[in-house]
Amino acid sequence: MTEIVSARVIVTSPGRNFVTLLIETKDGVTGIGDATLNGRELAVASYLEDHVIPCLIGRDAHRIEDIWQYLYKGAYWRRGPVTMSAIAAVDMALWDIKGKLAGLPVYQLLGGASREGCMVYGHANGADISETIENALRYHEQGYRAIRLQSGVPGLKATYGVSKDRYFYEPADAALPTESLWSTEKYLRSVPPLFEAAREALGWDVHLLHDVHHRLTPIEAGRLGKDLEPYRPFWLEDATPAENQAAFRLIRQHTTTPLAVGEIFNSIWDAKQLIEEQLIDYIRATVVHAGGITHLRRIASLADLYQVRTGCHGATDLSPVSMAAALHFGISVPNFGVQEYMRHTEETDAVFPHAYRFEDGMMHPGDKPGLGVEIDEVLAAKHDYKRAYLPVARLEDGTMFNW
Ligand code: GCO
Ligand code: MG
Repeated sequence: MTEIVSARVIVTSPGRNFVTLLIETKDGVTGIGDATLNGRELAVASYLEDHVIPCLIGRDAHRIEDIWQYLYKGAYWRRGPVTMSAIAAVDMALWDIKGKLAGLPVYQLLGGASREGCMVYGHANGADISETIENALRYHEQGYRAIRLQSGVPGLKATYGVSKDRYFYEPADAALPTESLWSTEKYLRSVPPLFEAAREALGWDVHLLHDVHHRLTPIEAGRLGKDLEPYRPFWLEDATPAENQAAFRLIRQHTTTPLAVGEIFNSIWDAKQLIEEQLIDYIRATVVHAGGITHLRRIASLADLYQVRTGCHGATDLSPVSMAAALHFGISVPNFGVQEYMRHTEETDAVFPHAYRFEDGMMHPGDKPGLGVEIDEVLAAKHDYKRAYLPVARLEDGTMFNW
């Protein structure tokens, strides 16, 4: 028995907010987990401090599956982003502890490497097509084999995915939500020329991706997918909101462009129909919002039966702890597809020193025992929490819409 003797939550804001859980065992081993839920961080911190930590003390840190089931079934109130992010943080920390005790990196405990590294995609964006292409070329030169393209929409002042700073994108940028305007018509006109220009400039030996960010109806998404077919995109992401999983049937009837969804999912139940009916090609659930490594492996196993591959969310609101966990998961599962990689700032990396590395368009989790990420608590204490919201969007006539 490796008894858990204490656990605590650290909230730090090195450029953006992160919630981190540290679990300590009797013999002095510490495990680390990410519990960051962008724009709602303190809800998870309280869920952990007030409701989860008291139940952890005295338990055997080795019993990862049992603790997962205890927190999931034991709460009675199942699922939801707050609950599942809290469970995820505990799960990551326990895998970290198990790895440290075994003297092995977590991916070795998950069955070992299934590949040399995890292919990642970077974010190229710009105010207009030429700026986006310029940035995409920079990613290409850096060795990226997959690049996401997001461009400003002519006639709209601001849009999701286009940042002020081209390299570090932090959408949760204000103490109250900023408002932007949206026009589906303007947007739909703008994407095919972007892809046409990208193929001309970058050629065909690079994967191109695009994120719709839940802003189309299924039939509109079908049309966009069809319009993009000549440019062979790797995927079209979050084409329509997925609360109604059957909505993807309509998109599928109209296009062979591969579909990805799942960054806001928090359990296997959000994806069950999408996977079983083969309505998607990539499942994007993340280690932090979908119950940790333990639950993500369950989702990947179901997906594997239906030839659906993984494409985990990896925006900067997922801390380096999540990035490490995603890479240990990704390098080990048989049906890995791609991993999103939005670089963290140097400020963030300094607070979370880590063993994972980028090389030749791929990332590797490194071979340190456990997850291979630490938190510098002295540095973390210097960055106070600052309330920050994601933006909201309205249609041009003022109707509330999806950002
Ligand atoms: C992505 C995502 C993010 C989200 C962000 C919200 O594909 O990377 O859509 O950019 O908007 O994670 O917190
Ligand atoms: Mg997305």
